[in-house]
Amino acid sequence: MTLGMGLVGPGFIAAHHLDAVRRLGNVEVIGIAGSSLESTKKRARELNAGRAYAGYRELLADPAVHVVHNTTPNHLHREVSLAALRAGKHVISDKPLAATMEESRELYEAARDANLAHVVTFNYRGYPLVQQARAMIAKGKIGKSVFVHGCYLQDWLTDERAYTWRLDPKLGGASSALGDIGSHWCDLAEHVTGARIVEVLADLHTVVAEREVPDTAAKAFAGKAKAPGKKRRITSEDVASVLLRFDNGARGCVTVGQVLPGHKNDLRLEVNGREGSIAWRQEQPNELWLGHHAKANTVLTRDPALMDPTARGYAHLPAGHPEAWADAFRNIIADAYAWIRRDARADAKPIALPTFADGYRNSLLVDAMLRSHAAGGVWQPVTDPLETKRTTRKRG
Ligand code: SOE
Repeated sequence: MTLGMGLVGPGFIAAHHLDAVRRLGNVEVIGIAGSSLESTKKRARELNAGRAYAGYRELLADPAVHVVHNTTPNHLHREVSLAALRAGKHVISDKPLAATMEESRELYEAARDANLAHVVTFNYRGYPLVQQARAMIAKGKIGKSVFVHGCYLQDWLTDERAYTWRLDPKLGGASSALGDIGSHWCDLAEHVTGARIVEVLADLHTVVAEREVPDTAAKAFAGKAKAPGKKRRITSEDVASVLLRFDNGARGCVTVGQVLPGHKNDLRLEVNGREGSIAWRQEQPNELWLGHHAKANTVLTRDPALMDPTARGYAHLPAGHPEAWADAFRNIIADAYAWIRRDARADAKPIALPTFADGYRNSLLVDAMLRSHAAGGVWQPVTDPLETKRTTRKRG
């Protein structure tokens, strides 16, 4: 059966959602909804994206739409995803799941009780060699993981004339760099290691504390505005360093920043085990570094023939034919639709697929980091109010 998809929020990332579903071949793009009918019509023409709806409620009322892709700015995630679930639609939401931890919890609970697919695009999980690293660690190939570290560094906000809604706490949430990209790193670290971050110690900083806000805010990676804009004080972080403790005893750290010249989309993850190390870089995604103590280090070049059977399906081209960001994104969307076709049964969810549960968990992590910084840089536990409620109920 051909499934129908509708998309709400046709900005930068929308084109990649559409590209991914088109590559699946069995999903029909029904239409899109944006902030005004006029701009949506224009965007629908540009993206060849079917109907332009007057608003997201009209899109949700269309029975031809089975799956809603929510690519709105963060402050609208809750409203649109919740309405979509209530309308009985499967939801694929951009990360972060919502602007606050409370909103994420509400969305997670609504999705959990709805018998519908609920997906958050932590798309870096979709890389074949990320799945290879996950499989190798799960199969004990590097022994017990003891140190998990890395970074997610960008430079598109370096210039003070670059501005994005992500820097406005009302639209982007209290955190900027951690919420936007630190969230990806934490999700990846937990997914690849299979361990959970249980305590954090964070130091946040705003390097560019005043920006010029142009009339139309820049899109991510769009460069600085041509005309000078009004000055605005910036309160959310554009760099952060975080120490981490994992539930398996491993220690770690991550550095995050979006004002770091030269770093485009520099996400790196390294896991050191007692018997070996694994490292992966998003900008060289077809190589996995395998470190050893008493024999030569090696580099596994992506090659379906050499990969773990669980990871092989994420590689689509033979060795030497590079696969990259758009392919990894497509892999996550493919897993999402595969799950939808299996009626979104909990036991049928592909392992790599991130759900609203992961989105909620991620917002707990960012929340703990903000708390840690606000308390003057002290260790903070990552607490889940839902688990506390469950434990108290069990004890009572
Ligand atoms: C901008 O920092 C951005 O587009 C993020 O919002 C995405 O989540 C990340 O994949 C690339 O960078």
